[in-house]
Amino acid sequence: MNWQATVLTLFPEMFPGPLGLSLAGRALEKGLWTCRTEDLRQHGLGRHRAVDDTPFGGGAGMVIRPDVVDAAFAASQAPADVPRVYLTPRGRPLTQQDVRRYAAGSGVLLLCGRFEGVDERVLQAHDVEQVSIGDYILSGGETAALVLLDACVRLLPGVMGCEESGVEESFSEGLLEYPHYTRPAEWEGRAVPEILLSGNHAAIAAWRQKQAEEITRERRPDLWSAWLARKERNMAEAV
Ligand code: 6GU
Repeated sequence: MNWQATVLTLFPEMFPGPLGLSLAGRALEKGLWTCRTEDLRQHGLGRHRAVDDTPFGGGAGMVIRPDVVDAAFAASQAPADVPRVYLTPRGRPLTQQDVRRYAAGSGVLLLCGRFEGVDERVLQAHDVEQVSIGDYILSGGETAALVLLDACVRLLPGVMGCEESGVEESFSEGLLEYPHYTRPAEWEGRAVPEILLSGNHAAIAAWRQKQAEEITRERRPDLWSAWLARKERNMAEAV
């Protein structure tokens, strides 16, 4: 069976959106994955199909009702074994490790919130993981869901050609990638680093490694510390 994404949302028109194009779009056409939506509004209550209500305890904004989300879960017919993920800035940060885990399974069930969020009880009842895509606030979980799906789909078997498939490796080693250059060798007075034209593959590999380390140290001190700690550990294991 192919990989199945099911998205619970108030804006089903947002899917597959940009994932209908390019790499993910071709994979969709090939049937390597599917993108189904379940419209939360269809499970709203009363004549106005209300999905939200004011928060207990007071305060601004509206909260999506647990019974509405529960009904959407039931109607979605997503397999019981797929991870259930609620996209929220209160979640733990999404990592490539999570993405690999999701991509390795049979799919994901994504819950997109709007307003102040979703009643906490329905998240507990359905064993839902809470995930954020970074430290900034989006207007809703839908664009975060698209980000998560993009990251998963590119890892599915048959989606990437071999020319692209190695690109992830640098990041999974824990460093940011070295910089890239192509023709022309000199452009508007700026030359390509000479070593890259030398044909000396060992020297080029060493230069790229050093660049990756410097860029990581400058831009991502968090990744740099983790990488150093891992290197220390590996050295200790080797003796
Ligand atoms: Cl998952 N949702 C929203 N609304 N904002 C976010 C986010 C998610 N991750 C970062 N900011």
